[in-house]
Amino acid sequence: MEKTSHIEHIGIAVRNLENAISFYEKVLGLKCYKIENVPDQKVRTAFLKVGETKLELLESTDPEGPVGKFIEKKGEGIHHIAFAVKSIEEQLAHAAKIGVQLIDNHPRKGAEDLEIAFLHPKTTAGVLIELCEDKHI
Ligand code: CMX
Repeated sequence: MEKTSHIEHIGIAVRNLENAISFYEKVLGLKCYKIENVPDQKVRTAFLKVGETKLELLESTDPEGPVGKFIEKKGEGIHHIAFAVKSIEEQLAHAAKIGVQLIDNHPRKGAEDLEIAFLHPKTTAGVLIELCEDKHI
C-alpha cells in the first residue's frame, strides 16, 4: 500500500449544521449518517459519505475554537483536507524532518475513532492538512 491512500474527508466550516446537512441531502442526494459532538475541538460535526470520501461539516460551539475563529476571519467554506495514511507516526516524523510545522507532534484520537494529526497551513501552501490513520484496518 502506498504512503497516502485516499482523501479520508473534506472538512467544511458551516454556520448552521442542520441547514448545511439539508443542502447536501436535498441538492446532492447525500445522506448524513452521523452527528458527533467533539468538545475537545469545540465543534459539532456531521458526516456524509460520497464514494470512499466523506464530507465533515463543522459547526463551531465556541467562537474561540478553531472553526469559530476560521468563520470569523474567512466565513464559511473548506476548512481542511484529511488524507488517509498508512503510518501517521512515520508521516509526521518525515514532515517535521523536511521543515513542515506540526500542529500535533503526536497523533491523537479524532472523530470516527481515527488517529489524527494536523499540519500548519503556513507551511503547507495554505491548506490545513489532517493526517488520519485507521488503526482498525
Ligand atoms: N486553513 C487555512 N489557513 C488557516 C486555517 C485553515 N483552516 N485556519 C487558520 N488559518 C490561517 C489564518 O488565516 C492565519 O493566517 P494569517 O496569519 O495570514 O492571517 C493563520 O493561519 C493563523 O490563524 P489564526 O486565526 O491566528 O488561528 P490560530 O493560529 O489560532 O490557529 C490553526 C490556526 C490552524 C493552528 C488552528 O486552527 C488549529 O490548530 N487547527 C487544527 C485543529 C482544528 O482545526 N480542529 C477543527 C477540526 C476538528 C475535526 O476535524 O474534528
